Amino acid sequence: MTNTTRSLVCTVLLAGFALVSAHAQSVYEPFAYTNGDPLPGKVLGGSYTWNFQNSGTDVTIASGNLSVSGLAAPTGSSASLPGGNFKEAVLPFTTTPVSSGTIFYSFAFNLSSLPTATAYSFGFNSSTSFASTIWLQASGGGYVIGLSNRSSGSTPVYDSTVFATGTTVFIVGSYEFVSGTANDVSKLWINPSSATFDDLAVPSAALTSTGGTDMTSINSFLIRGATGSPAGTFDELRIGTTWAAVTPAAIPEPSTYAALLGALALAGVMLRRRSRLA
Ligand SMILES: [Ca+2]
Repeated sequence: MTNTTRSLVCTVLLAGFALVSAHAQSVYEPFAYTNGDPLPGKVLGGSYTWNFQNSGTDVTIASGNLSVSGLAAPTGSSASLPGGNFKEAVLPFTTTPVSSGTIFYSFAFNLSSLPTATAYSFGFNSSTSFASTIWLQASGGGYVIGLSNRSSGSTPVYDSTVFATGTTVFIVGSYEFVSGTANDVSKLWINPSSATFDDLAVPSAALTSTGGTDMTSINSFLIRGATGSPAGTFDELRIGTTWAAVTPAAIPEPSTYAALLGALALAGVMLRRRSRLA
């Protein structure tokens, strides 16, 4: 092996390790459960049991998936949100609550009815504290998406894009623990470009929210029903400590692999030629 070849091999290996570490500590919930069953009580990966808060109609498992262009293909089934003040579903996703750094979630949702009151529908959770909460508000014949750092003590900020029912929206949210008091930060990305999927860098957020009391820690994710909450479908929930962990890109088509292999073969030929000339 020439030094050039050796360094090329090292670079490829390091890139591979970087991809692996970017995906570290992630939880993926594809809702691969029996259709029609209530979500509470379902166990993800033999480790994390969906719990519930309050009472009302259950979130149930429904056939079909929500697909996001450029994102890893969806698997399993999906969750059906009954709308109104339904029974909140809670996924404790770690036995070690997160209390430092930044934690991300991503998911797809598709509303079948508009919200009739303003409330938060999704967010991080720890007992009765909620963070990086997503608010849905009827607007302009459709609805707009808002973000609040906390469920109270932090006024939601709204994105101006009006979405219609029947549209699948891909959401990435984050909560950053910042040392000091009342200074943690929540961010939200709405349909981020698929060009950013798998990136080590975090792209610019659509919404940023601060205010309210800082969370002590986060250990669960909440799907919430409140008075006026919309009905719809929820799918492909991911939680992780990096952007890449919650935005796995779709596996390239076989033709992409062929092009990649062709480029590597060409590089090999050029290296061999160069070493023969040397
Ligand atoms: Ca799914």
